[in-house]
Amino acid sequence: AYHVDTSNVSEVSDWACKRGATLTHCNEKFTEALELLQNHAELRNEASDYSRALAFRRASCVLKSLPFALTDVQQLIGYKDIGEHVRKVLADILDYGSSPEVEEIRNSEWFHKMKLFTNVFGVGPAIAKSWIDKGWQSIADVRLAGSISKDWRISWGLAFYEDLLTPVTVQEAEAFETLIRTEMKKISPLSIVTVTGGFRRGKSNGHDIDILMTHPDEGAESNILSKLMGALNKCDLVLKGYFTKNTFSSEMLSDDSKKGLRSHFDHFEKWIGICKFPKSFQTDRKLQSVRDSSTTLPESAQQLSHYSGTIQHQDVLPSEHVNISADNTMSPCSKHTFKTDDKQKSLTLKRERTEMLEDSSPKSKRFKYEDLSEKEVISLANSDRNWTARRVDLIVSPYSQYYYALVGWTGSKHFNRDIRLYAQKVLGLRLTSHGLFDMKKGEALPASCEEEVFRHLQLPYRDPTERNC
Ligand code: DCP
Ligand code: MG
Repeated sequence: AYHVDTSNVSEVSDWACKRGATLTHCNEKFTEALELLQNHAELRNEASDYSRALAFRRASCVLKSLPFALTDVQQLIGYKDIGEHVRKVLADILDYGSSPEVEEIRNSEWFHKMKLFTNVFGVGPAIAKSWIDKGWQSIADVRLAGSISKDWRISWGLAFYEDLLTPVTVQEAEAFETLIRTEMKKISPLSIVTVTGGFRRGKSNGHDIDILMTHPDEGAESNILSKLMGALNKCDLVLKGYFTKNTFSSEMLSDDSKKGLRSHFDHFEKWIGICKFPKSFQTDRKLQSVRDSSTTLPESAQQLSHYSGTIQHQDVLPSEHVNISADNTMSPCSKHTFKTDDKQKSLTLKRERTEMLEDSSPKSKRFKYEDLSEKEVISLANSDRNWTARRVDLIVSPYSQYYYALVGWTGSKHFNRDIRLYAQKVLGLRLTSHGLFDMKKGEALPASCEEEVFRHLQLPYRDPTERNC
């Protein structure tokens, strides 16, 4: 029962993580309707809505993986995730061009207001409902009410509502990534910076930018975030945010309680907040050159073979085989790349470690806009400015957990949900962004690349662009 045959992965697999799903597919009018139903159930947020929402999403994922455009619901016979309710919605769309249930929601005032209000940073379904109960119809109504929350996310979210609602483009994500890499290169040349989330899955825009960072010297990652934020503040790019400390302990890996499995929260050190993006980020292509020469660790087997030409899938490198060249760029271990220079490596590591210890300044470093009053935040938002407010998540993972963190922060959310459930149900393994734990053997399974994560799970490797479930 432990062995899963991955040689015959077909679109009829029960698991979305096995089938994979790309951004574009041929059943968009159906998946759009099903995801609207999912969204509606999530916003209602009552007792049975979690499982209803999940059921719509699972069905949507089946349609995403079909190699043909659906023309008849009979084509879905045998698919586990297509229940009666979904079949009816699909049949209506096929027969009449739309589903009355979906159209009713689409035209519902309540749904519009809930979407409008939950689009405010820091606002979930419960707060949105309370605003509707107050009779508020629009963001203007909420703004008029004045100080409505002690939560800084909500006051900043309201002040910069229009900015934050405008999707972050891939150009902006690249420009910001370049800037982070450049700053990180000064702070800690060996650190690894990766844009994760939707952008890594190939999306051309997103609601935020998620950047995952690590350092090949375990432990040396612990100070990079406060230093990076200090550097960003010096460039006047930090508006407002909060730090969370790393609260991970190894017992958490084996915690298989329902709460543990369902929780999407991880325990990494991170900064979650809002940054200033100069308007030039939308157009600046010159930054690209910095990006190309920056510290980077190739992430996938495809990338590795692109670098070296000959690397086999199963040869993807354990972390200790990463070579570090004289100019501090990291490269995969192969005869085509730099020879290991152990002396150089240990010198660089020693220098970085000393620098880290010398400047372990407190994380409560004051940022320029941190203490603005609500009024000042509003006037900042209304001022004549050449920048846009953008949501940014910066996450730091110890290197030993990095590839699990990479899978977790690449998503999609549903891909994570599915692969974690699959690991538990099929293999008796507990998967989180911190690692993989074998419940039977009572041991953790380390991974030194993403492919190894998939191998441990006996799943075919899925490129990030195939994780758009
Ligand atoms: N994530 C998760 N569960 C959460 C939050 C995050 O699994 N509650 C993971 C999966 C996400 C990734 O982190 O894909 C980034 O989170 P985002 O909310 O930023 O999601 P995306 O980047 O996928 O979407 P967007 O393009 O809107 O930013
Ligand atoms: Mg994102």
